[in-house]
Amino acid sequence: MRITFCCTNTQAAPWLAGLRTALPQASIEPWQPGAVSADYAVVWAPPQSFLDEQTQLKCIFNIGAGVDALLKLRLPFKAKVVRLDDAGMSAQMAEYVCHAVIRHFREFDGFAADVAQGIWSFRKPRRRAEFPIGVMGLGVLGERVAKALASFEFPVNGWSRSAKVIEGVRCFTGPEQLDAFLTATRVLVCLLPLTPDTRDIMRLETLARLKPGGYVINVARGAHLVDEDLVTLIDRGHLSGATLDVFRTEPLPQGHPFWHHPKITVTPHTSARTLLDESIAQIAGKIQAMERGEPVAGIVEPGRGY
Ligand code: NDP
Ligand code: OXD
Repeated sequence: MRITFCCTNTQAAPWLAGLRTALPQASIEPWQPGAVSADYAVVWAPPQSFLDEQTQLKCIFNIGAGVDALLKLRLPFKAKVVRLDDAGMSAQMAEYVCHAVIRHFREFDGFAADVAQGIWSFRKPRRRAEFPIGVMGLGVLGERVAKALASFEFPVNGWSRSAKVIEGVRCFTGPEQLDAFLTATRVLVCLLPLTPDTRDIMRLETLARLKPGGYVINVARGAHLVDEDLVTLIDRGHLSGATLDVFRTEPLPQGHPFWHHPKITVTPHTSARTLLDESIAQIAGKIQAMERGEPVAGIVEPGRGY
């Protein structure tokens, strides 16, 4: 069995060493132009020339959960695409989002500013009932995040394409229930995949439906959010701020208004990192299962875009 590795902006050596240890019977090599086609590929942002040459691939393993960039490329005819299926990301995402929600809800930035000036301040405790949270996308990451938020006794709404039943989460489904989901929500968390249906989903009309004082946490993809509309609604006072981990252009260009907006917190696409050991174990396990003819989780449906 041949496995080719083609990941841009990724240190190849630890991946190759880990994959070779996990799959000692396989030949595992970094891709070189002109190399013979492998059976499996492990990729992140591969060039089109890689996919054009690797015509015999049975399966392409993406070392991330989001496959929006990969699906823009022309893929080998018979290759399935498999995304990372948690692999240690959901716990990180739950930490990040709970941190952002609690920092906002408990006004920790306000306390820090007071303390910096030597002020021992008092703020009236806020009521959780007035901070319903809405999680858009109830997949591997969204469900974990929604349950983590519910464990702090926030009211939690969730929105997905297909109907769900999740304890402690009021679930809304499909485009027809999007308005009801948004109007019931004050803190909006985006954990959708980027597809033609979800691009620009956070824009003036949708964000204006959030409860007054609304807050936006985008941890999915930058193109889910119309940047100018977020700034407009914050500056008008309808929204109280945002925590953003993902951007239309990454790194966020110098001079972009998000960098210095006093009500926007920026982090550098770090909410849920790909973890080497967990990802290698998952990919190796799936290759072994496929070789035995068994089904695996996390197969992408190109027609729906995730
Ligand atoms: P999943 O595919 O497991 O879940 C996607 C969820 O979105 C599902 O609940 C799905 O509904 C829902 N959904 C998709 N399209 C629509 C739609 N048109 N309307 C309503 N709901 C929709 O993905 P993950 O949870 O693993 O990851 C989500 C995204 O998070 C990734 O695609 C990636 O972009 C981003 N990500 C960001 C990271 C970061 O570091 N910032 C790290 C990892 C991921 P249904 O359940 O019905 O299919
Ligand atoms: C991912 C990401 O999709 O890192 O896994 O954004």
